[in-house]
Amino acid sequence: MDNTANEKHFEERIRAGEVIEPKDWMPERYRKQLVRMMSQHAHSEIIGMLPEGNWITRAPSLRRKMILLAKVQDEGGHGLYIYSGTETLGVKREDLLQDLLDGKAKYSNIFNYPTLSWADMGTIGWFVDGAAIINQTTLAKCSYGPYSRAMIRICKEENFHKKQGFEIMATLAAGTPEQRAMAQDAVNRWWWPSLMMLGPSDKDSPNTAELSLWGVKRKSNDELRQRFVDMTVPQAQAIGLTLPDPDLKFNEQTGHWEHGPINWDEFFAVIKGNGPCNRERLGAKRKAHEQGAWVREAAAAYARKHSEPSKAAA
Ligand code: BYC
Repeated sequence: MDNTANEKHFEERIRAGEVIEPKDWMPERYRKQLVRMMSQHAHSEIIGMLPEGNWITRAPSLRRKMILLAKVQDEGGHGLYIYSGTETLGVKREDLLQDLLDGKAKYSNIFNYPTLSWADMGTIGWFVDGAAIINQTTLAKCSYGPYSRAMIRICKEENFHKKQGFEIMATLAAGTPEQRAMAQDAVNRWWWPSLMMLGPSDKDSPNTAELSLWGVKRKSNDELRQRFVDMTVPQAQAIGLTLPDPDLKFNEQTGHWEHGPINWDEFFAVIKGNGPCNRERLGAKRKAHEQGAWVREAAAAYARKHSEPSKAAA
């Protein structure tokens, strides 16, 4: 088939809801868009380990420490899983990582904010994993097989992450006045960046139209954001915490919670590298990469050693 016929066949398959696999023909632009989105997602999981990792040694009990340790490890696993998925599109993980280390790659805005108190661990689980699940359950139905399968597995773990976060917040909200104040302060700081996490408003989202046409995105950024707000408002009410938005109101006609204006200038500043912790996060990642060089060398030597007998046999 020539390229035009290939493209026609590809679009028919997308329209029929078929799943595209790595060896199938795909337009170059589809491949590039997936590499962009999936590598950013993988980087977000890896950088996302840092703000919570800061609190492992300061968790308030052994139980909380074990849960947080497991959560941070899960995030690392998600990153590796999605890097593997991205590699099925013909790119090398080392190159993707190098782009991250060089500051050329994007990762989620949300991880450029500081984690100031234990309540931030609760809020990240509740808001950040909560927003991620809303997005990722739709990505689990995306047209690219390796990405959709990765999302199914990852969402199962994210559900546990969200529950542990909400449980931290419910406990603090029902605690002493100081614990309650700490919980409220964390909610005040994380609410707006969490809304931004679902991407710019639809009118400023250059990639949505193309990704939706190809069945990668099943919901637009604003639709996902609305779902997140509708889900989270009753949860905040249930534990007696206030979301920091004086314009938040329920619209009886639409059945949705309406939120006030989002500070998109802040969002674009953060994703261009000028958020409160961008430099710190990349610095920590670079240091971990350098210090982990011996592990990569040892793993490569081990792999070489164990591939020798099979080569000899062949
Ligand atoms: N942060 O055209 P748009 C987790 C960029 S981690 C930074 O709407 P798209 C967790 C966007 O890349 C889970 N940049 O883009 C881990 C584009 O720039 P480029 C994170 C953002 O792709 C540890 C430009 O803005 N989840 O759960 O159609 C601990 C225009 O945007 C952001 C994912 O990564 C952002 N928030 O839609 C705890 C999900 N938003 O590339 C928890 C996968 C937008 O053209 N990704 N930009 O230079 C997606 O679903 C989509 O990429 C987005 C954006 C909805 C995020």
